[in-house]
Amino acid sequence: MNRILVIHGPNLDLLGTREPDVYGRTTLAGIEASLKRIAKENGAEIESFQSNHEGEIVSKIGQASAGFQAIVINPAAYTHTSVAIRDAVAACGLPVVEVHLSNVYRREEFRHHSLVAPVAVGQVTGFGPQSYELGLLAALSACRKGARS
Ligand code: CA2
Repeated sequence: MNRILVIHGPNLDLLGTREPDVYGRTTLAGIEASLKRIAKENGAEIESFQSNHEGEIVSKIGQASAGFQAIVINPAAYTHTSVAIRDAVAACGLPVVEVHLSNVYRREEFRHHSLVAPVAVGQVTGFGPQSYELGLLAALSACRKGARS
């Protein structure tokens, strides 16, 4: 059975409670519930991990190959700043799909650049919670093809 690790970066624990105009009203628990359902329908399993700390995210990515076949990650603000997360993704040996709730290319210039995208298999951005669902399907497809980041 394919196991997919879903990583949520800083402040995503606030989803659904603040800034609904930008990030919508769906909570992280709501996103996780729909990902669990989609994983089950595809004979797979997900585990979710949220952290506000760069080092914790780096460690989680580094350990992932022991228990998972792919990663879906929303690195949040670290997308635009973290060489450490980029290096962890590049080294992890798993297909990694980068997702964003908002369309980062329609927002401030500093959000247009992702350090993670060049080492990911692909990026889904701008579809709200559905970005995670599309990202999960892409990750499952990458598992079937045996893709690597
Ligand atoms: O659109 C996305 O998913 C982002 O990764 C969200 C990040 C942002 O820094 C990226 O540029 C794009 C911010 C996540 C903050 O999440 C919040 C959720 C609710 C309330 C406040 C912040």
